[in-house]
Amino acid sequence: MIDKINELLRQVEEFKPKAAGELEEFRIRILGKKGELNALMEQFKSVAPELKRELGQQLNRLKNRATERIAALREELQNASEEQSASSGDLTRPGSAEHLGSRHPISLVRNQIVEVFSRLGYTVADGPEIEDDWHVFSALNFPPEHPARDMQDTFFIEKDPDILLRTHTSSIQVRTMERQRPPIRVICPGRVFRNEAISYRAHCIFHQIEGLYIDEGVSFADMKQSLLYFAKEIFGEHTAIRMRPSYFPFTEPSAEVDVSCNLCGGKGCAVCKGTGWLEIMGCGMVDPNVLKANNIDPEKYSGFAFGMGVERIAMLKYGVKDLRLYFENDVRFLHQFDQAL
Ligand code: 2NM
Repeated sequence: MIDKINELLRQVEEFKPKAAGELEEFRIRILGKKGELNALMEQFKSVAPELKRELGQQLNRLKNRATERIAALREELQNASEEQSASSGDLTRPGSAEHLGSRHPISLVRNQIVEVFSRLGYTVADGPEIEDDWHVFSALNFPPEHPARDMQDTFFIEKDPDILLRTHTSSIQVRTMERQRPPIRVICPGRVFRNEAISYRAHCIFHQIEGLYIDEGVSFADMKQSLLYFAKEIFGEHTAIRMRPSYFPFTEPSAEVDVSCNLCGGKGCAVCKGTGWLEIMGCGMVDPNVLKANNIDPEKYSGFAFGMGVERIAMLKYGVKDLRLYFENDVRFLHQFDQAL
């Protein structure tokens, strides 16, 4: 009998179940009603009295050890199965969506503006950011002493006065006039560079969109109607525009274009500084000197041109108060445009 007890003790110590079912079978075989332990208890009744003390202790030891070990093995198996389901996951659970990012507000507004003018028959033109004096200034009727040519305003490369970063996208339009005869109808979006102190309303890099339309008989009235259509498309159909006389080297006459303030409906508020109007762009009839410089006959052709800052339009459209936000790319700012067009 002592041999049987020792054999069962050994089995208890060495038992390594792979699954809970196997452990339960083992428990029933050892500790169950008709199990090994109870069979030994039955035998114990007829054991000689002088052996009872020793055998009783051994039987108790087997019972305690088997109970302890089975409980420990059960916990081990449970922990392992939890770990496994955590690593492989619940394969029937619905997936979580990846965040895909969103368009930058400057891209959103640029695309919108381009789309409006493409409906009027304009095509998009592109050009280099590093330019020469001719395409940025001379072909655009800037006199040699014009302040825009100053180091204070323009970034020159390697101190060479002929290689510079474009200060406006009109240089793209000069390149268009070089390779294309009228009718010309182009829209030129791009980055421009000006040597300015950075503040909430100015940056040394910003985005411009300029347009140019040249054909026979193009008039100031055509320009007004095109820009009114543009303003209504961008700021809403109740938008009105007004034009104020202005000056640019490349246009004559020139004007600043205001739109009616869509926040106060023209009554006057903090955004429009009580005037009811917001300045959105400059425009004008292309100066005959510009047409001549680009080998276009001003007797036969006329045209209009306009230019606007994309940051400014986006500020007015979305109520952005500080232009620097466009360049910091803080996701808390960018995520606000997830749903915008
Ligand atoms: C502006 C305002 C007025 C302009 C002129 C030309 C070109 F090439 F025809 F001479 N391009 N863009 C223009 C005219 C730009 O921006 C405020």
